[in-house]
Amino acid sequence: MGNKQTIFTDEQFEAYQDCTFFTRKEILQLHGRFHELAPHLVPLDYTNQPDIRLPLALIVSMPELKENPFRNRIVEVFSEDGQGNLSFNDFVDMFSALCETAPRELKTIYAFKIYDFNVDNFLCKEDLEKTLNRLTKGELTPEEVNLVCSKAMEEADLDGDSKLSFSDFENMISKAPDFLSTFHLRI
Ligand SMILES: [Ca+2]
Ligand SMILES: [Ca+2]
Repeated sequence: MGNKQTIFTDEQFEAYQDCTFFTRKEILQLHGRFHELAPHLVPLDYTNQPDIRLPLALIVSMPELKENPFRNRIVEVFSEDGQGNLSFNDFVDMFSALCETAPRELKTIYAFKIYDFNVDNFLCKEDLEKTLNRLTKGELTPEEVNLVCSKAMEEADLDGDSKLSFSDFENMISKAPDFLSTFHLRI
């Protein structure tokens, strides 16, 4: 019956539970996963909120992400420093938004960010093409990709500015739910 390692304070647990879809046990599990990615960098004791960030290359090597065609974009979107490095809080936010219990509206917001490759808050045809190439794992010819994306753009771009705003995208997603299928992560 040795001393039990304190990882988070009660206040920290409450804050995580308020902002995520996780239980205490799941938050501890996530801490364990973050720790095992870089045991020499990530302390067990998080009560003083250490400012530790892990690089994108390490995060995308996790089994949950390494087969995901959007892994780099996912990590970039949740990286608060914009460099692809994740703090533990970023890491928790990522798993929370992509967990199975996260509401569809939240997934739609993050899918839009993930598909917005050039980060201009719109989806242009090139963004859609890159998205479709990843969703179909390169199985379509460039002509097919072009055709599908032109059609999707035509149908979803209601204001005719040749790019999809978030509301255009929401409308498109409501007709094509497969667009969200790659955004489930399970710890
Ligand atoms: Ca864009
Ligand atoms: Ca538009």
